[in-house]
Amino acid sequence: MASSAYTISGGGAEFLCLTPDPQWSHYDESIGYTKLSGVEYEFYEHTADGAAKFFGHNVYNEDAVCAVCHSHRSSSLMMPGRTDCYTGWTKEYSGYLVSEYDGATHESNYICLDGNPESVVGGKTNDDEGLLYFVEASCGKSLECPPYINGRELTCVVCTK
Ligand SMILES: [Ca+2]
Ligand SMILES: [Ca+2]
Ligand SMILES: [Ca+2]
Repeated sequence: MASSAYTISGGGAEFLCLTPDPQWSHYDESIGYTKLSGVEYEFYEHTADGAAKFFGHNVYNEDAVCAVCHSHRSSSLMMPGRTDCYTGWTKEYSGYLVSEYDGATHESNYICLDGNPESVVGGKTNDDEGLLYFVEASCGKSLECPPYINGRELTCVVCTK
């Protein structure tokens, strides 16, 4: 998985799922600005156990991987706040809603991280480029609570139909 580093104020905002087999057209390695970096599971508020209570194993600083999946069902929907799909939909996977660090200098999209995430082998070093953090409910103002509960990490599910 790749994105712009959290310290970058511009560039792209989305997390990208890169191919392992890049092909090139014209290139110039000596000049250029907009940098694409790797992404790691940060969840810094849970460094004591690397968010193991959420994922079953310590993911702190592990480099994130991703997959692009094909379904013969024509609609695909990522639902924040659910672990199961509504009737008539097929569950592809579920986990936690994550995004870039909210103190980062650029925005990111929200993505649904599988509840049992895999990592790049050998990626445990602390790189701090693209970072993944839980997204949690913020009650007291415009978010409706209940049903949402302040400080609770949001789940997500990907459903197809
Ligand atoms: Ca890393
Ligand atoms: Ca890190
Ligand atoms: Ca929380």
